[in-house]
Amino acid sequence: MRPIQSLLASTALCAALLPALAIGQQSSSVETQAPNAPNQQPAFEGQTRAPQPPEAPQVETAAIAEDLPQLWSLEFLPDGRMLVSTKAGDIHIVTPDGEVGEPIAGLPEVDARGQGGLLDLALAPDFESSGRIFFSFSEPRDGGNGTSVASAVLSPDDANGGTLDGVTVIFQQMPAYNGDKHFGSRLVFAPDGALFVTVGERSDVETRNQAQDVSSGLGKVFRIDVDGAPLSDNPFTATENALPEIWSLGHRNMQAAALDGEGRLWTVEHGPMGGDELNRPEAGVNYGWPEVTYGLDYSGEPIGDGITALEGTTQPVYYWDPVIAPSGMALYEGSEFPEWQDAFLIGGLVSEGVVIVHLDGDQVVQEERVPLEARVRDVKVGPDGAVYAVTENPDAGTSSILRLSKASS
Ligand SMILES: [Ca+2]
Ligand SMILES: [Ca+2]
Repeated sequence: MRPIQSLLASTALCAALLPALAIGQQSSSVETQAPNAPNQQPAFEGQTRAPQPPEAPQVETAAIAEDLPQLWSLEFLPDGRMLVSTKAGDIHIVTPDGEVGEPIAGLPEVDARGQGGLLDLALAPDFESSGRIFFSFSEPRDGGNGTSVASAVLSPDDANGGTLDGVTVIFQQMPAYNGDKHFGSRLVFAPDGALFVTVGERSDVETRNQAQDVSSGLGKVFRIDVDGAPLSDNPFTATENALPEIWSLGHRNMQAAALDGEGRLWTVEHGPMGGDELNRPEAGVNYGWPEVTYGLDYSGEPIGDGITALEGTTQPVYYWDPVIAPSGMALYEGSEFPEWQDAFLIGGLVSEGVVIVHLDGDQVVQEERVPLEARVRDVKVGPDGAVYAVTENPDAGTSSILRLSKASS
């Protein structure tokens, strides 16, 4: 699609040809590979392989910083500098022109084996006055490890270094488990100040069923306050033996989450082979894993009964087969890419680029992709309206920060 568009952009026939071409493109998905589970059918039209938009912006990519330690997340500070977390357990400040400061001192130990490490970063809603940040990490614990959330006060200095004071673990996903997979996680503050925490179900057959169990913290979205306490209007506060921090259940592994323009939470979770899904998690709702899902186990066998719909569980808004392997998500609001206004940008690890989903109401109507030929771990919109993608090369243990802007011609 891209070469065709480049060609069109450079020809005077562009205007004459586009309408005819647009009709053809509207019917075609950006995904051209065969599905892993060809016998599974979407529950409604547009639940997968939405058409591409008739016109996509031409994107120019520049590396802001290369050969950084392997990163997991990026947040913009109010002064325009970036705060990044490294999988190994450090936080650095990166300037807009790519200067990287010394590690911020004061972080706790992380269990960085497998999919573990220092994971997401979030600034407190009152960061400008409090300096408080939140971070999630795979915490070494008795009997294994688990995803935990901590807060601390960041005092950045002008040399792009700084300190972290008063580190306090405010929340621990329970139970601990001795594994190195599916820690989640993303941290998202809602407009009312509630903190959403997305996690995973630790992957293994012996733990994944706990995604359905409201007395377990595996495979859930949590909703807590800045001290880690459950919100009093959470859905399971009055349910016996339920964890009151739970917001929604039946999730597999969520490494992408963002608010929409109305302040509502959306998540994208890693599904099994052919089952990544976009959800809008609502209070008390069961998203099905592992009882019902699209896709197959990595062995090629069905998951459970191999069903894609089940009463009492909610269908994903959208799913991908084959998977994109989602990590990082941002709502696009900015002037650089008017074509993407109010669309979600999702990082793709396996799909190696940014996946853009355009919504009409709560339904995906178009899917577009910006290939970057690198695993995308996090994606953010900068204060300049450009899109910033954190890429990773796990074999080399390195990352880059890419800036995506509108191509000038
Ligand atoms: Ca974040
Ligand atoms: Ca599901």
